[in-house]
Amino acid sequence: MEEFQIKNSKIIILKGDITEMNTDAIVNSANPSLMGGGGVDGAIHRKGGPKILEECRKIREKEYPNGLPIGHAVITTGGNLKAKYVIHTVGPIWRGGKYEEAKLLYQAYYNSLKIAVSKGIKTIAFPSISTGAYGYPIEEASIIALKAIKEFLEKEDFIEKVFIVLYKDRDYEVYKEVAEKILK
Ligand code: AR6
Repeated sequence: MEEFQIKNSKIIILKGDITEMNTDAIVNSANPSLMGGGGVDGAIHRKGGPKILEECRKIREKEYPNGLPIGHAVITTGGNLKAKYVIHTVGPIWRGGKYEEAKLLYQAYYNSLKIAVSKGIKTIAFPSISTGAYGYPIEEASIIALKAIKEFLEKEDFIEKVFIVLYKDRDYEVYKEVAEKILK
């Protein structure tokens, strides 16, 4: 575990399973359908139970009939999870880097934090968005993730702790190394 102070908030990088986090909210790396999938999305819906999917269905009906656009975020309760809320966001699919992937990935983090503040959330955990099935190279993605979180916390210090939970050893090592460079 590595901890970095950004004004009055902390960014904490750790290895683990995000579905076990007892933060106020965890972030789901979803797809525009919000109807579940593999990877971290599948794990969150499996452990969180059907209530989360039901709420996602309502969000689709009322707000996003064509799906949640890339870079946007919505919030549901946490169902059976320890976390009270799940924030669902959609990262970009990596297509070589010339299709605004960086900007969209930044927005996914930034908009998740914005919606968290609007709900009074003080502790939140992120997975490494887009770096699994969506193929975003881990090092480039970690730079954007950490920059987005840092820049948000510099402007807005309501959130006390932002956890980044890495599932794989190598991802954890990359995030730690990049964080040493850009958060210190
Ligand atoms: N806790 C933390 N991180 C996890 C967990 C977990 N339990 N499980 C996987 N990861 P991915 P994406 C990591 O593929 O690339 C889904 O089907 C994993 O090691 O889950 O954003 C959605 O429905 C990787 O580093 O998401 C979308 O269709 C990171 O989570 C699509 O995948 C993200 O990998 C989204 O692709």
